[in-house]
Amino acid sequence: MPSVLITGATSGFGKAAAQRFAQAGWSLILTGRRKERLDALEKELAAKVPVLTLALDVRDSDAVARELGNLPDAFLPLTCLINNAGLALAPEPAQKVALEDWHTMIDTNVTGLVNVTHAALPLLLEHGAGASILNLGSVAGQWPYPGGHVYGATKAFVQQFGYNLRCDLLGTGVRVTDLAPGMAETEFTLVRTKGNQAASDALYSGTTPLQAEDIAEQLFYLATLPAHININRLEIMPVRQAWSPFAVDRDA
Ligand code: NDP
Ligand code: 8X3
Repeated sequence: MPSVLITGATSGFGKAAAQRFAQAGWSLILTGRRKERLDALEKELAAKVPVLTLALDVRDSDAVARELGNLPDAFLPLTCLINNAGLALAPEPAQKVALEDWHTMIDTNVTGLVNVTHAALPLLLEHGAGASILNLGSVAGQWPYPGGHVYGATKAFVQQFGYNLRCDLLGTGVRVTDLAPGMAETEFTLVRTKGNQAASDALYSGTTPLQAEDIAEQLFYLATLPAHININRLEIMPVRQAWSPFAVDRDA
């Protein structure tokens, strides 16, 4: 039975991915900080497939190494790692942002992702051909926009880390993909605005954003491609989202 480790399974893409992979009979290792949400997901899915939940913060390298170094044999070797846990903070201009918010994004989206990847690599290598690392990047990693500052930079790291991993993993059969979505309706904006439900609702209203299930479907597609195919980067936007012209500062 194939197995998938999903970070950030308590909400949004990660939760939808857990449901999608369970539907196809995969064993699930689900992580996130909010234990009560992990418990609820386990209750929902454990009748269908084996589920292991690990309440952990991806920033805690010791906890990540300890938990992933002690996975039960029934979940090994690992077929797929979905590095999904992440967040944006502070949509304001860079010059108005608290340094702590920048650190939190780097610690989670960069250091956390690296912590989990380092601990999971031996488990994926044991699987070999057909195993995948699916990293949640973002359009923000490729395209600059106001208020993107450190968030976009962390996602650029995710892209380049994945490309470099591919070089080192050549010959092992382990694949790496940067899945880079555009605007998707999850708790992402609620987190980014530190709980401003009205701002979150306003961003997604009057248009047709991606939904968590759309991204879960892409994750499942990537994880089940024939073993000889590696999609390096997959960028997905809603049809109703596109780029704007360059901004120009003019004399008043
Ligand atoms: P959500 O806020 O809905 O989910 C984020 C998940 O990450 C939660 O399960 C949360 O779990 C987990 N998480 C956050 N910080 C930590 C941490 N320190 N340790 C462990 N888990 C953590 O957002 P999305 O589903 O939208 O986002 C998922 C990923 O997709 C992120 O990496 C995001 O940057 C990326 N993305 C999102 C887009 C969007 O428009 N929604 C577009 C492009 C990329 P908990 O709080 O329980 O720990
Ligand atoms: C977040 C997607 O469109 O808000 O990663 O930059 S977007």
